[in-house]
Amino acid sequence: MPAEVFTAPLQRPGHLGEDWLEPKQTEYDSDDDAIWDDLFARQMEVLPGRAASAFLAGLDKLDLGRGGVPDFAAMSEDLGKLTGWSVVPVPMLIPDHVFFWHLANRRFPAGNFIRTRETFDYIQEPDVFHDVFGHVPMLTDPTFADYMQEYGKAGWKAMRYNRLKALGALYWYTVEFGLIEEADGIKAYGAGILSGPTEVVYATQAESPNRIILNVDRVMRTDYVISDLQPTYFVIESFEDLYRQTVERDFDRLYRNLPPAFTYANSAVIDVDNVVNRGTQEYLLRGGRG
Ligand code: HBI
Ligand code: FE
Repeated sequence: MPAEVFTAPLQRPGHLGEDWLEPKQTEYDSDDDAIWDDLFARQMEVLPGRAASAFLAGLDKLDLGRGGVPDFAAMSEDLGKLTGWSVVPVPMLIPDHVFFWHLANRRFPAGNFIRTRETFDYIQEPDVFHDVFGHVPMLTDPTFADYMQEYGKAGWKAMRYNRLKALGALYWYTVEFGLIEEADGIKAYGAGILSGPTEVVYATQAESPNRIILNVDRVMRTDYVISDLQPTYFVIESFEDLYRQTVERDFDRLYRNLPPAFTYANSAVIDVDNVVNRGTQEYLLRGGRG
């Protein structure tokens, strides 16, 4: 193989400026739209009664079930009127500092591609269904929308202290896998739970995982699982409480006291925890993954 093949710089598809945005949204075909509709229908079989009411309200406000992959421009028009957020197309996971910059400016970077029938059940990178179905409805809630912008601003500080992993854990245990206490029980608001077929039942009802009231400092010291169900979920009492815990936090002091690595294993329950329920961890003990 000629040497130059390996020296060619990695060419990103349709190269992007420093904002990593693609010039326009993908032109989906009828197969893509059918994949969106099938994914949507499958989620709506399990989400009612288990998804946070703010999420279900957001789905309705943006009419994401109208059929086919939503148009980002039209959706951003509606979302902009509600909380000032817009949805912008990106080709893949983008560098943290670029992602934070968009969030700090109320722009949500959403995958421009949709999964295939072959990858219907598990995707490696967030596609348009994970991002738009999973994340965007929550951005219609004014308090959560404020939280996401604060998260973006917090990103730069985390980079300055070299504590991205800690901030990533906060994102993971709230934006991706967060639970909230509602009058009629514990519900999911995390996109990683809401955009898949199985985790929403496990996260809200199974005996296996721990459920612990969220404390920002504790969560930022806690390891997490990337490609399997979580051994621990953190529960908030309200989005106002989550927002207050972050904006009132002195992150400079927090980062100065945070070790570079995680302190707590993802299945740990520690003495200061306000425990909703300690899990049996039988899923983990059975070896996880399915
Ligand atoms: N890029 N497109 C995209 N989507 C994400 O959710 C994303 C990202 N880059 C970084 C990132 N998430 C994580 O590091 C978050 O913890 C910030
Ligand atoms: Fe996500």
